[in-house]
Amino acid sequence: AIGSLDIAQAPSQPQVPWFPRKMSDLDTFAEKVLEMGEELSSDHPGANDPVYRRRRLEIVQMAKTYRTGQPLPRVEYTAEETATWREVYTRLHSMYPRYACREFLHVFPLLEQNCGYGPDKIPQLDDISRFLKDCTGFSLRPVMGLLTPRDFLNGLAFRVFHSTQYIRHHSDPYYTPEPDCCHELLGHVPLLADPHYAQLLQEIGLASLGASDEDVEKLATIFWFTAEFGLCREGANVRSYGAGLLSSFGELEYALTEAPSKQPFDPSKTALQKYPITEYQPTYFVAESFRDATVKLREFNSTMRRPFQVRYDPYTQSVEVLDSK
Ligand code: HBI
Ligand code: FE
Repeated sequence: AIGSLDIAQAPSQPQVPWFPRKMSDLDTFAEKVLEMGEELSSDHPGANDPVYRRRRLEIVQMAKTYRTGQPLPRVEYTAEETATWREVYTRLHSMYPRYACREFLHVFPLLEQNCGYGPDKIPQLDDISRFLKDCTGFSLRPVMGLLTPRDFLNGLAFRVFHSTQYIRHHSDPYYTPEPDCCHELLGHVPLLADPHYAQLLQEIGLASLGASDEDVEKLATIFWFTAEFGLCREGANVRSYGAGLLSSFGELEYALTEAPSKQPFDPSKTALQKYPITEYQPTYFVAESFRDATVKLREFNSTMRRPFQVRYDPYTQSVEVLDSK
């Protein structure tokens, strides 16, 4: 089979962790979720709701069996799920003009026109993925739940964004302990259509391929303070571009107040910053632009020790490994 034709040489260092070389290698992550795959932890708002749990199982089962190249599963969402979406969507949508960055505000109407974004229905991953492919080559891939930071970041090297497809429990529309479709579709998706943002995420991803555990942790921290909780400068103002902010009305407002500390985005410092995961962030990092952040990330990446370089070949959707250094 063509899949076994592995032209690039394996890195000679035996201690380099395995990494995906072609997009279909991401199929090996499908069943490796850290948590929330098929079970819910006892403090999850839906843990004691058997109807919710059965529904979750149905949706994650499709993610579990999904393989590269197949059409993305379409979910027929229930009235209850759609009502949860409407509540989240309406509240956040009204805040975006004041808090979201320019690129986000530029893309959002295009998602309304092309992908069925709106309060009345939950958009389908398949429609979004087609749109993103057209804009930046990013595609979505359904996932059961949290992947390891390494696997999640490795996907970005291929411009693949792993996205959950289920929605939070209806008892608390403004709270979720884990990523759900509100977080993915409102927080992450819009900027995946922006070329400079797409480049930034892919370069984080490429740096993670075969990286040491220590370097993966640094890159995951950089991801946290950019893609999840990033702020950016716009003239005299600061706006949000992080998905964790753009999908949380409380923190979206809080982040731009005087309360938290704001530091310039500097990968060598940002990579070492400790952060809480269940509270509002005490510190945010402000990027000058996605392009500037990418240039700084590149400089930082060149200081990481990795006995080879990688290059993404979009024609074959695979990673070339270049022996060097
Ligand atoms: N897995 N499915 C999924 N979605 C994420 O947003 C995600 C993840 N695993 C790890 C992760 N995010 C972050 O903690 C970063 O470490 C990459
Ligand atoms: Fe996220």
